[in-house]
Amino acid sequence: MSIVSDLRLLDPHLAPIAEKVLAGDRLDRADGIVVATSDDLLGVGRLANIVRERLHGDRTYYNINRHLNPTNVCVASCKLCAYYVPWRDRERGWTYSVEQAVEVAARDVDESVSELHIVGGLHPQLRADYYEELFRELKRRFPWIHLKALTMIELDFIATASRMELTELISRLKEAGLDSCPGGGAEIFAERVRNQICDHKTDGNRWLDIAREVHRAGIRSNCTMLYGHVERAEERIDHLLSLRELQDETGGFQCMIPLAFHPENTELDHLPPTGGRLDVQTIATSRLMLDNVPHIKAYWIMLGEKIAQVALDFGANDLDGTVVDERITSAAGGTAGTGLERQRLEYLIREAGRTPVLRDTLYRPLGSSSAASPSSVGAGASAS
Ligand code: V47
Repeated sequence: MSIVSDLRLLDPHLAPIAEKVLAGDRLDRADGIVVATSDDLLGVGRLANIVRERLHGDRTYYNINRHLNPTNVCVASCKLCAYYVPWRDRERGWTYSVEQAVEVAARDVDESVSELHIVGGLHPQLRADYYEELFRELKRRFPWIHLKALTMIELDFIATASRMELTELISRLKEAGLDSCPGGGAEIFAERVRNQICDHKTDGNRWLDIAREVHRAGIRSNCTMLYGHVERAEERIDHLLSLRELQDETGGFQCMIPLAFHPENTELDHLPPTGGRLDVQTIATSRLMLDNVPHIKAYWIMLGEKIAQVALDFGANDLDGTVVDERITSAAGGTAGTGLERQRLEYLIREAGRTPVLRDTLYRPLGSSSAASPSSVGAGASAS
C-alpha cells in the first residue's frame, strides 16, 4: 500500500495533492480550490495535519494577553463591522485619552501578561503623536510587555491624518515601543468582495504594500482572512496566494489567522454565521496553502472553544491567548465570551492530545506549562 492510500482519501482529486504534500511540494491555485471545496473534510484535515506535525509536532501555542481598544469611533463604516460608531455619532462611542487607555490596560495587566493587542477605529483626531505617547506610556508602566498594535489599515490612516510618510510613521512608532502588528483588516483582497463588505477601506494591494513596509522596518506582523460572507472559494485562495507571495519576499508574517465572519449587529446581518465545517476546512486550507507562514491560529474567540480545539487536528497549532476584554467579536454576536483562564486553554490543548506551550508574541516559549490535567479543569470556562 502506498503512503497516499494509507490516508484513506475519499475524494480522488485529493490524491495528487497528497503526493505533493508528502513530498513537501508547493500547492498551486487549482490545488487550493480542490482543498477548499472538497467534500472529503477529513481527508483535507489529514493533509493539513501532516504539515502541522511536520512543522510543530504536537506543540500547540497560546499566550497570556489583553486587548486594548483606544477608540471605537471610525470613519470607515465597513458593512462587516459591528464594533464601530460613526464619526457623526462619536458621542455614543468611546475615545480614551492616553491616561485613560493606560488605566484601562492596568485593570488586567500584571507580570503574567506578556502582550497587549491594541487596535481601534479610524479616528481623525488620533494621530501619530497620540500613539507615540500611548506606546511610550504603556512601556513605562509595563516595561516587560510586548505591544502588538495597529493594523495595516490603521497605519495607512494615521500616516495620512498625520501628513507623514508611512516609513516615517513606522519608524517613529517603533522608536516609541511598537513591537509587532496584528493581522486584521485584510478581509478578502478581491475588489468585488471589498466593494460589498468594506468599500471605504484601504484596498487589498495597499494592505500588502503596507505590510511590506512594516516587514522592511524589521517589524513582524500577522495576517488574516475574513471568510464566510460573500466571498467565493477562488477568492479565498487568491487571498492566500497573495499573502504567500509577499511572505516569499519578506518572511515577515509569523502567523495566519482565518477569521470567521460574525454577522450579528452588522449591515450584513442577513447572512448566516459560518458553520463548523467551513471553519475547519478554512483552517486546513490556510495551513496547506501557506507553506511559508510558520503558525496557523485557531482564534477561539471567533470559533468558539470547541471548534478551535478541533481545529488543532486540521492544521492549527495556536489558540491565541487568554484575551481579556475582547470587543470586536462580542459586538458582532460572538458568544465565546472573553477571557479564558490559562488552565482552560491548556486543558483544551491537552484533551486534544497536544502539548501546550506558553509563548510570547514572537513564539518564544515562556516558562513551563501550568500542569493542568484534563481531569482537573474539565468543566466550564471561567472568565477572568
Ligand atoms: O480587522 C471585524 C475582523 C479583525 C468582524 O493578529 C470581524 O494576532 C468577524 O484581526 N466578524 C480584528 N470578524 C481581529 C484580528 C485579530 C484577532 C486575533 C488575533 C489577531 C492577531 C488579529 O476582525 C478586523 C476584521 O478583519 N472583524 N468585524 C465581524 N463582524
